[in-house]
Amino acid sequence: MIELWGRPNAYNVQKALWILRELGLEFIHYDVGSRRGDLDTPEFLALNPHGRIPVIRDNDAVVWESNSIVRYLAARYDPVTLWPPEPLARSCAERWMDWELDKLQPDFIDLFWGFYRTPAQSRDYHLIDAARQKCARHFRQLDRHLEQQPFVAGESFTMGDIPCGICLYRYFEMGLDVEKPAGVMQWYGRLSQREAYRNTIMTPFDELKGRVDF
Ligand SMILES: N[C@@H](CCC(=O)N[C@@H](CS)C(=O)NCC(=O)O)C(=O)O
Repeated sequence: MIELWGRPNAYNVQKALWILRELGLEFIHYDVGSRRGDLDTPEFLALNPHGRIPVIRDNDAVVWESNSIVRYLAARYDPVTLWPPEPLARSCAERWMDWELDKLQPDFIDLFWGFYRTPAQSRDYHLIDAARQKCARHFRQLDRHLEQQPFVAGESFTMGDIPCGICLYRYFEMGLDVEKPAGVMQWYGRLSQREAYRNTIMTPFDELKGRVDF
């Protein structure tokens, strides 16, 4: 049986939840986070020495780092479609996953924390606007890529869509006026047709509003 540690409203935990549901796998979910001191315990640090979520355990195998969890579950449980077996197609999925970690996520987190998670009276609108412009640039790049194909790694949905697709719902629904490039919007429409996406990502997040702790 697979076990997953991590609060379900956390950005990186949602990657693990989404792929577990995409794969239709049964799992035990422990709703843990640093707010309650759960991530500093010796038991949790033995699972992930970095004290971060998500973490999964699949029988005896422990995996941390959200994109590595996505890669592991795709390769282990669907090495035909979610994990593209052809090296070049797989590298396309992986390079956008790496790009998400390196570029999109840091700027999206700056935007989400700067605007949504910061109480209105404490917001720094210079920082928010800089992050909004960086995110717009990232989504224009992704848009140019998606003009050529319906999904990140080609004609069908793969693990490559998961990290890049995580932030779309919050990006469009958090109450900021943001650019909506046509190719990204069509891709968002395709993701929204997936039950696992709707049940995991398109979920209310107002409990995070104005909350600067985890
Ligand atoms: N690069 C790591 C980042 C892990 C990370 O920072 N996770 C956040 C949640 S998104 C966390 O552990 N925060 C503490 C908490 O939520 O209590 C990954 O992708 O798994």
